[in-house]
Amino acid sequence: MDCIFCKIAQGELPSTKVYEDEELLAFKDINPVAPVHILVIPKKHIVSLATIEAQDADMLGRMMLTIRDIATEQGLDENGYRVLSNHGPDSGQIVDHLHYHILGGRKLGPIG
Ligand code: DGP
Repeated sequence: MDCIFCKIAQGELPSTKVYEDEELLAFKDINPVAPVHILVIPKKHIVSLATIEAQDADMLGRMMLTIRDIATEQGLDENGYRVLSNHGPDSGQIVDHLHYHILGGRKLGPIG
C-alpha cells in the first residue's frame, strides 16, 4: 500500500519517534506549526475517523490515553494543548491514514 504513514510505521521511512508500542506510533510533524507538534497514528491502516470500526474501539481508547500521556511528558498539561484529527478535503486532510495532531507550546489561535 502506498501510504506514507504506513511506511513510517513499518520503519521504511524515517521519523523522529516520540512513542511506540505494538499498535501505535507517535512522531514529530515534518512541518510543525507549534513548538510541540506531534502526530499519533495507529500502525494499522485506517483512512480517517470516518472509517473507524467498532473492533478498533479498544485501540482507539488506548490511543487517547497515549495522547494524554505524550502531552503530559511534553510538559503541555499546565498551559494546555490541542488535539485534532482531519477527515476529508474540507478539513485539509493531506495524509489518508488516521492521525491525531498534538499541538502546544504556544498560545493557539481559534479553530477554523
Ligand atoms: P493532515 O493530513 O492535514 O491532518 O496533516 C498531515 C500532517 O502530516 C502534516 O502536518 C504534515 C505531516 N507529514 C506529512 N508527511 C510527513 C512525513 O513524511 N513525515 C512527517 N514526520 N510528517 C509528515
